[in-house]
Parts: sequence; structure tokens; C-alpha cells
Amino acid sequence: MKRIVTVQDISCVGRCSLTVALPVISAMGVEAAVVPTAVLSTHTAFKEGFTFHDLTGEIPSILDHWTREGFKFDAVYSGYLGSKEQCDLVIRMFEDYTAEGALRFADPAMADGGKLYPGFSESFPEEMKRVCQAADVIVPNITEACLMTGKEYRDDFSNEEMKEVAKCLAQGNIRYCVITGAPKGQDKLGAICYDRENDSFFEYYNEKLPVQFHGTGDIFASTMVGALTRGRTIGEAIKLAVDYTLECMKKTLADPDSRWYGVNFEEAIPFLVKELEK
Ligand code: PXL
Repeated sequence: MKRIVTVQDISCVGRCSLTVALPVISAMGVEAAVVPTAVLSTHTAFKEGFTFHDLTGEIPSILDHWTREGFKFDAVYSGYLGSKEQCDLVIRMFEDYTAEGALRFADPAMADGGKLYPGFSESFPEEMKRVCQAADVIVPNITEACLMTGKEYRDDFSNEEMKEVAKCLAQGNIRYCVITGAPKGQDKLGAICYDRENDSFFEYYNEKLPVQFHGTGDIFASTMVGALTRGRTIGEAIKLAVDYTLECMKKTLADPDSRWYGVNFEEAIPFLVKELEK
């Protein structure tokens, strides 16, 4: 069985980060080890009052133990990170805990809709850019891609403009820069992938629903990591991630109260497993 390690926070309520990555990756038949970066009472899109306990201080000793044990993983997957120091630690993990040919995957989960999430400083995107450019595959939304390339965000970028941003960000180790949540016309949503090695683009779209939910980026990223680790091509991984995310959103729509609690990925797990077996 393949084994990955994912580095992100644990938000106790509000399906996102580790509470999404662990079940999704497990459902895909891949073992998931974790490095928790922080413990929060909820994700930060909840109103005032969420708690935040930073775990940066714990990570170096976890990694030192792993070095003594000689642990290596088939993928290192980073998500929501809280500090420059954590960015440095992820870059160290990309170097030191990857098996031969392993995947280095970064989801720069820090912003959406033109704005950084609460608690991030203006300088954080520069730190996250270092993490992304040390990875093989990255999955920013267009807001995150703009913040890391210094482009001004607009909510009406054309397909060509998005491709330009993806290409501009694809430096360092990056092989594939996947812009998530990319629209196609009025009624399609999907992803645009820039393949740096071949200087080409791959796009995949599915139905666009008239709603947005919190935590869809984590579903998308976790699905891609699972699929790539299972040996799927980048195109197959993107298609599966777009389709499963849509399926989760459809399940969520059936329960309007669940909006702040992330998407209903649980009831869509049978779809994911079936698609993966095809
Ligand atoms: O879904 C990304 C994410 C992860 N972790 C925390 C968050 C968010 C998005 O807001 O707040 C704590």
C-alpha cells in the first residue's frame, strides 16, 4: 500500500484540512500519516471566537524522530500552514522524507474570493510561494495564484488570463500548476492545468452549481493526491477531483444547513471509490 504524509491543521468542527484529507485519502486505499500544524476549534470562516493553538514547536522533534526511524513517503502533501517556519519545515519534508520518485504536492490554502483568510499577513503569500515552487504539483485557486505572482485579482479573468497566471507561477520544481475553480462560460466549472515540461495546457470542466461551499479546495487537493499516488495520470487525477468535488457539493445542497460545516463528502465516498476502480 502507498503511504503519504499530509501537513495541515486540524479544525475540530467544519470539515476541512485534516478532517477531509484523512478520510478521503483512506477511502482511496492510501495510508495517510499526518503532521498537524495547528489545532483550531473550527475553521476560520466561522464567526469570531475560534481558538487557534499553533503546533510549530512540536514539528522539529516529530521530524527528528522520523529521521531516526528512516521514514520515507510516496507523497508529501502540504495544505493550510500558519507561519514562515512551517513553510520551511514543509520544504525540508519535501527533501528529506520522500521516497524515490515520490510526489511533492502543495495546496496553498490561504485565500479565496480575492482575499487572504483571516489571520494571514500580507507577506505570507511570498512564503507560500517558496513551498509551491519546491513542489511538483500545486493546486492554487485563482486568488492564491494572483497573490503568489503579484497579479491583481479580478473575478472576471478570461480563460487566457488564467492560463497566463498559471504559467507565470510555474517556476522552480513545479511540473504541473493546476488552477482550481476555473469557470468555462456561464455554466461550467473545473480546472486549468499548465504542464511546464511540455509547455501545454490541460482543461477539464463539469457542471457549475449556483452555490459555493467552504472546504471544496481540500476535497479537490486530497482527491488529486490520492489519485496521483495510486498512479493515475495528471489528467485522470484532475477529472476525478473535479467530478468528486461536484458530487460532494450536490450532496451538500440537499442539506442547506450544512453550509458552514464544509461539504458532505461522506455520502459521495461510494462515487469516489467506484470512479477510482474504473
Ligand atoms: O479549507 C482551507 C482551510 C483549512 N484550514 C483552516 C481554514 C481553511 C479555510 O478557511 O480556515 C483552519
